[in-house]
Amino acid sequence: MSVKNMLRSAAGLALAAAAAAHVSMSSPCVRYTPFCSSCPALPAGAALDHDINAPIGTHETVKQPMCKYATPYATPAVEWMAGTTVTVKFREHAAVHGGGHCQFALSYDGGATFVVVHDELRYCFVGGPSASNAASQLSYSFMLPTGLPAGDKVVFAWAWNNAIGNREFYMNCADVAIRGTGTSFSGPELLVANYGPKTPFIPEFNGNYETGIDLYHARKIVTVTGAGLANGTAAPYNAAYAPAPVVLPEPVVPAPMPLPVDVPAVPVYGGAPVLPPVDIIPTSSALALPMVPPTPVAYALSYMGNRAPAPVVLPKCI
Ligand SMILES: [Cu+2]
Repeated sequence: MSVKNMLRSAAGLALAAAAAAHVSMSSPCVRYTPFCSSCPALPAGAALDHDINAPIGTHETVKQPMCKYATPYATPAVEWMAGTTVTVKFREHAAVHGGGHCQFALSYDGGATFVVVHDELRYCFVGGPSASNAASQLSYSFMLPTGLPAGDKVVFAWAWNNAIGNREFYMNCADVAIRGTGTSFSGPELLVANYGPKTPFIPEFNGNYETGIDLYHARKIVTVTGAGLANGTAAPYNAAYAPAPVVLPEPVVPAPMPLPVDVPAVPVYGGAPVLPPVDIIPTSSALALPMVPPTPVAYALSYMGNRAPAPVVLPKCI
């Protein structure tokens, strides 16, 4: 082989190695992947896909359908219980392109509509800002929502928009069974970006891991049910997207109002108070209680009559 051909061959090997090093999910078992240890039997006529880790689209082009294959495994790859923690794993030695935004989602209608059950935005696979292709994390555990409907033919998807390199969209689908008692579940609809020109564009991050985050925050809420899909709005499932709690202003307590300085001095009548006239003392037996003479001050105020200052009316609290 000439030096030129050797170089060409080496370049070809390098390209092949790079192409083989994209990310794919290894657990739960992805449809038709050759990279999982215990997958259900392939459907009739299906073949193992040795390119299952390639992106299914770029910003310019849709290369493969979502999920890549429409025919599920005959049996679910895994059975999950709503409200429990599940673990999702990815192949070793994957090129992670500086991380990026990962979503994990479920479809109850065969892959037409996906509701997101977990996000790993910004630093998926890298755990922090990174210019590296080397992963620092290839396993994610998260709690499935408690309200998920049950289903034997639920599609679980991982989707990824990478931080560095070609503007690609990655997605793998696994067939799962969900055990639960919910009847419907509402959450953000899967954001599909950089998957052909009709989808939103997320540019290269260039170190800014907020790139594209606004698109994730703007995902509409979808409601899925075990028996199908009903579009609509409902409360966001994820505390991260819940509206900020309304903080009421502190009530304004008015300061005590000082009495006018020109309050007339209380006249002092030396000695015992003067009793009121006899003819206003009740005479009925029910009311004929012992009279308690008014205290000097009370008496003085009553004596002053309309000379007392008007009662102070405080402004109402807002
Ligand atoms: Cu890649």
